Amino acid sequence: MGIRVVKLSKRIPNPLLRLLPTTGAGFSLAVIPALDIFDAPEKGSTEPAELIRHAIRPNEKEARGRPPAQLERESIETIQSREVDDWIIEDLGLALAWIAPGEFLMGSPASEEGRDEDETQHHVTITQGYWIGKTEVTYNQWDTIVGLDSKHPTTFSKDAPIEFVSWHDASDFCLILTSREQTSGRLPAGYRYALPTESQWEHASRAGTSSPFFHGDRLSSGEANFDGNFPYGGAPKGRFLEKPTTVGQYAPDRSGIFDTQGNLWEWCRDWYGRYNGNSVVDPRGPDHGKEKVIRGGSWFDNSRYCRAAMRMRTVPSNRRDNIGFRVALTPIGKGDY
Ligand SMILES: [Ca+2]
Ligand SMILES: [Ca+2]
Repeated sequence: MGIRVVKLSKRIPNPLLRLLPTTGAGFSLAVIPALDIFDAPEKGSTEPAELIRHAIRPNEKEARGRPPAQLERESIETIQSREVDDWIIEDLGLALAWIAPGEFLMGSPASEEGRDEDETQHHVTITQGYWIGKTEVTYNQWDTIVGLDSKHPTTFSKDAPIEFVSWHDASDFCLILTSREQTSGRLPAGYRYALPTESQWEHASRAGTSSPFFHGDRLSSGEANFDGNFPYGGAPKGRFLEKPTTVGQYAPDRSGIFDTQGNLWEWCRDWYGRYNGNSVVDPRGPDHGKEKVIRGGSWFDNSRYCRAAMRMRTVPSNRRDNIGFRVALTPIGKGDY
């Protein structure tokens, strides 16, 4: 893929964003190495997390305006106990699908074509339901919440997924969105917007399936945006678009979630770590690490990278043209960050 050169035409205005270095003349060139996503486990990821965030705790006293949603006045227990609808932020055009608490097998069986050895299959229990974005966050949504700046291309579709966002950038989006929705009285008590944990991401993307893809055992580029020259499971070859598409162009899973297979890789909250094969409850990944998990493959990748179990990792400062994210509306838990 080579080296991408991004011209920064003005200083980045938002202090919440980690700044790329800018020159006194008001611009700089950022060179982003293209081969900095890793697929092999690394020993000794023990550096302290450079970013431990304080959870924003919804405070109804601080909420202004009339809560438009009945959920605002319900406890988490009440929310968990019944079927819950999609969550929609109308003025942002952001829809989230409800993912009920449940159990699933995370990872892939040894027989799965194209698997990696870091996908050790194990039993996961998710004790609390959450919502997850039906699409990757778009340019339009990013512009509304954070504001586009010079690190993003000037030519884009407002409904294309936002790219060139680091893990820090994506986490900041979630913090700002949480604050905005809390102020508007639209945040359910005990919940906040955050990047999904790796297990939340896989649980949602599987949509109850155990196959390599939510579609089943095959994948062609008529079903997801990836390099169609390399389909999966005997599916026919298809087009290679060589770029992201506007979100929601391919059939969703049974929960109504789009593009968990391909388009852009998606940042997860967790540091990358090894699965130990044990059954786990609400896993959050290692306490410390050097690289964050990304999931789902991208427009640039072969089909095997789009499998539900596929795990990749990269440093959280990485900004590139095939990594984006989707948000979760998720319970604030003990030790949450
Ligand atoms: Ca994706
Ligand atoms: Ca892997």
